[in-house]
Amino acid sequence: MSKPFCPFPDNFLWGAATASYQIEGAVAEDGRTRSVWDTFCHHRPGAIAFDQNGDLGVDHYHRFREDVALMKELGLKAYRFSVAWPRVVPEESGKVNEQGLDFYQRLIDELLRAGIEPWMTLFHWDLPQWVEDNCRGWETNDCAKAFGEFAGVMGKAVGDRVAGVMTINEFVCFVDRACSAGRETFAPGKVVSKQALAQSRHHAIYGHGLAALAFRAACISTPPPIGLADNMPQTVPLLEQEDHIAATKKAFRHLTGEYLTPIFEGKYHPAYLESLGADGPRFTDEEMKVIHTPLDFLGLNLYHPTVIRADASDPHGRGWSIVPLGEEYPKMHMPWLNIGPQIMYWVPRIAHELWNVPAIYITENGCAYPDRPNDRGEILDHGRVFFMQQYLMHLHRAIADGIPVKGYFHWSLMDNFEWLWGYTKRFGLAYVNYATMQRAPKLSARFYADVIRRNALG
Ligand code: PNW
Repeated sequence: MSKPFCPFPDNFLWGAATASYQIEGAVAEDGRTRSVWDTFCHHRPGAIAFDQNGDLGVDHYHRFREDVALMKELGLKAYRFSVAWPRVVPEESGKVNEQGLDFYQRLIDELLRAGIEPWMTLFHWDLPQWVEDNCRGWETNDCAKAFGEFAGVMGKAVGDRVAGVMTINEFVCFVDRACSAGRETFAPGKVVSKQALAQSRHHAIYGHGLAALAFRAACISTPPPIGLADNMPQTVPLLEQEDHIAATKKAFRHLTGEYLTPIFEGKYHPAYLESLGADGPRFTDEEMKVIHTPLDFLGLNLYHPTVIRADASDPHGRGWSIVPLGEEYPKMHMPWLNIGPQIMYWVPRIAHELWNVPAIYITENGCAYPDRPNDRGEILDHGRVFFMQQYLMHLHRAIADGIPVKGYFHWSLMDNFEWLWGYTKRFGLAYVNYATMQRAPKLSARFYADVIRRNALG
């Protein structure tokens, strides 16, 4: 017998993640109304690959029991899912739709019965269309307030039964990406002024703070740990040398100056405000306090590196610059997915050193791969296994260095609707046959099940 390779701490939380619009389907069932993603998919020809949409997703709404059984078979200790806000609060009256809420109650029941911890994201981009229409989405404070109210509803309903809560998923993707005129825009795909964009970012982090407070206040027993899940620029040093490491730390704080810096420091990064001048966000001290609400953990969605070098000739006078990786750099099956397992070490380490966060979870990490069943019907996704081995080794290094990383959620449990790429990109541990909706664990799922069972990489 060989010694375990990269043993993880006892109670390390091994999980997998999904999001409502990407898997649920049942978009018009039990009182759910449209989200901005429904509208976007249906009314923007050419926006999504093959004009696909989330109408069916992978039919998780009807197959959640089977999906929980799959999680159990793999030995998952935790499952991260998101709640479709327009299922729970379908109309501007704000009235709670009990039928919509009940779906999440049943899902949580099933998870608890299987011994799997439910980790719930309150917002993974499917903003109710009524909020977009009435409040111009995140452009106004009313959206942040409506989100806080929705969080309170969820806190009261399930706060005593979920093991962890993420208020939001990835600010950039539902604010900046959603307000960019280009072809790659996300829903709702609108063009706004520079000031309105800065204000939208502000309302998004304010909404996060309001949601954390409202969720905690509404819980009928001790609230579960609350944090968020973000995909900030994942900075790594060009070389492990003191000057590049210091530059990387500086760059990380700067590059997240509009989101994580105010959340963890209570103030925007000065360089962010300077760069905007008169177009900067308008806010009150009270709002900054809400934004700075203490969190129980930071969730990191880690995929691809941003390489930083110490740079005395940086034209902006910051002393660091980003090193472009170039077209020839190795990628997974996604144009942006440059391979960079060292992000799993550097991002937790830097976030911990900067902000001394009490706990860190990797709330997403994974890759697309052109999976195809072989003539035996197996899906041997060696590339994804390679990816996981490398990324998990570097995560192990962070833990060995004393960084408080408490868990890892693989993106994703199963293939699903990959936003602009529709169903053409597969991120799952389980393969989904879209004709039959059958799920089949890939090689990576078997690999991951072994990791979980051994609590080590080998
Ligand atoms: C995440 N990028 O999004 C999301 O949280 C998931 O819903 C999504 O399916 C998953 O990653 C895979 O794409 C990202 O351009 C979107 O770097 C874009 C980027 C990263 C993550």
